[in-house]
Amino acid sequence: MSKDSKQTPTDKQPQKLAPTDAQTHEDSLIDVNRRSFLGGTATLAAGSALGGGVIGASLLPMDAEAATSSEVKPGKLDEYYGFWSSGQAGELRILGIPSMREMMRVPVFNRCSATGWGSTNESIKILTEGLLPETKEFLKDKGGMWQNGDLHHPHMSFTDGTYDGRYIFANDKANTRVCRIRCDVMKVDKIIEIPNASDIHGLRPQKYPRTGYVFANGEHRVPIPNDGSVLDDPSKYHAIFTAIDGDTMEIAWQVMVDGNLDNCDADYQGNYAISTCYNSEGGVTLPEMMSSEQDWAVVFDIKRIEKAVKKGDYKTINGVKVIDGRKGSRYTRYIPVSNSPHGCNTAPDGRHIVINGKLSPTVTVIDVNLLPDVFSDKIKPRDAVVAEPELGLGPLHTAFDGKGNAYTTLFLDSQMCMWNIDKALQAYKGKDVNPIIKKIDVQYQPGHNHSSMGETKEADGKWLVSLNKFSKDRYINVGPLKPENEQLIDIGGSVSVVHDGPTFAEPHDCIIVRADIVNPRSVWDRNDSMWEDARQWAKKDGVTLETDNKVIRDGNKVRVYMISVAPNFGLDKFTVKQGDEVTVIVTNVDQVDDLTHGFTMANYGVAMELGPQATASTTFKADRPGVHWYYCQWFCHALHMEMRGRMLVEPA
Ligand code: CUK
Ligand code: CUA
Repeated sequence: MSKDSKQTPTDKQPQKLAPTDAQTHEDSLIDVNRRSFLGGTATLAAGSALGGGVIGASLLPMDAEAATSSEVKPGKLDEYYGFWSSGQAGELRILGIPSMREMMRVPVFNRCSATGWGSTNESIKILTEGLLPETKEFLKDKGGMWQNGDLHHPHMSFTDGTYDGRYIFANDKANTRVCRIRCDVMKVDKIIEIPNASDIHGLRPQKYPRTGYVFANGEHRVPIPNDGSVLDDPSKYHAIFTAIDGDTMEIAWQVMVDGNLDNCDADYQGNYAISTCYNSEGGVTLPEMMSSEQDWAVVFDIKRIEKAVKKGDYKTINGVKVIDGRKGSRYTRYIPVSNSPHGCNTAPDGRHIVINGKLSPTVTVIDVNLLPDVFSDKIKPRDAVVAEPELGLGPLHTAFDGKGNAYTTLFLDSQMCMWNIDKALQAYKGKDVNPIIKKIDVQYQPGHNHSSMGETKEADGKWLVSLNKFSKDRYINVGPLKPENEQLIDIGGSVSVVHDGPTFAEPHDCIIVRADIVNPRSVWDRNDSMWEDARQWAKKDGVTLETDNKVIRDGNKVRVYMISVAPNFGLDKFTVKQGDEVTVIVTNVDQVDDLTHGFTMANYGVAMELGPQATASTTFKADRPGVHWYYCQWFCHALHMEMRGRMLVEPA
């Protein structure tokens, strides 16, 4: 990682990016006039622009400069993978950057009609095996699994401070889960429910030495255990910070904290994790949560916590080691920051962590080098703060370019604020410098933003995506439910918006990963663990998945094995009895890239995707007598329509 945080933007940026105060003021007046026509947030934005001293820079002369082109011509490949969350849609999306073309949707916490996620045996196992016993019990008469999820924060596994292309981890805020997506096949392989916590929100993998731990914030405070023995007594509610072992997807340990945990990040040294923490008041209503002027950034000392686990300084609750990290504990420190902080972002300089003010127009910069002194009580927690620039209204999240600059979303101002970390440090020491370099309008109300490789030591300062919660007038009207708007900002040159992209609910966050780091397979490995159960059934039944087409009866259970080769299924019919429990196991033996088949059993609600060399299976009760066609729903061949067969169900 770059040890040099002294680089100034002038190294790479045109001189014009740092306007003089006089220019700034003039431009801001012009800008105010323009924006006031737009109404909405313009007035607010203008007010804060004047206060902040710099403006929405759309009319700055540099906009005449050619922006770095985001165009990727037909047939050309993108330079980066974008991994997108989808919020309440529950899936992960893969985009190409800079084209912003959506390439793939990976079902995670949602059900998927195209791939059969949530109806194949393989996906049902992944969706259910990590649930807590009481949740399994609760879901027994509700189909056995959750139907929804709320995926906010996708992050890739790290080795030595940068992405390693192994996995993507993400949270489910709705049903308190964490998932792992295999980057070799872009499918989920693990989903676990986090005990003792309520609603997992912030999530980050450990950056160094590797992932390692995946840190997950339990946002809401609840009684532990939450079994009804404590109800309307909020003094007995707690939020929980969880460290998950990213290799085994088991809980390593948990830390009980004061307040509500929001977002989190890890350092580049492997020593600390840090979370924004609101509601230090411990309130349960909005006025109660807002009453105090300050909340915290909570720092977790990983080494001390690991020692505590070793020497037994924990309570086992619901099978998990829970360490008491409430205020005053030796395992945590509570750094006072302004009320209700939100985003938490470690800079690629390996040293600075930015806590985003949300209700305060400021961000608070913490120096990780000072944290050892905080933990040894040589200095007060607040003394770890080394800058607190005022950026504008509603700072939510910050991204970095690896050249010493930070980019903070201003939700209320509908702007992105580019500022220089080093100048912010100088200003905090009393120097008369303005850390703000530029503000640009985004449309509208940005939440997260993310820069290319920006959360790694290899941040390259080329692209920034602004994920805007509202598109309003940006696209043709599609009805009362509007798309959101994600904008691509060229931060390698012009620092301007170069692309708008509408998007369905609700990309909370994304990461932008250099394409050479991600190397998925094009064809499945026949030894893949995904269909291990089918492999075991086949072994027991004396069937070879890759060659055999057989119907095996086992009492009233029937296993139907068949292969698929374009444009044929291995069986063009099979017969079962009404009431049989039928498992259909299909192996796609085609070896060609992109030759995916499907298996849909009409009028039985059954569908699954079969990638090249994959096996998938589905189980259903044959309770409708008659002739039922199964067909391939994935276009595979000129005779794709003819790729079908019949299930004959004999009446009981
Ligand atoms: S949170 Cu959505 S805007 Cu869930 Cu990452 Cu900040
Ligand atoms: Cu096989 Cu379509």
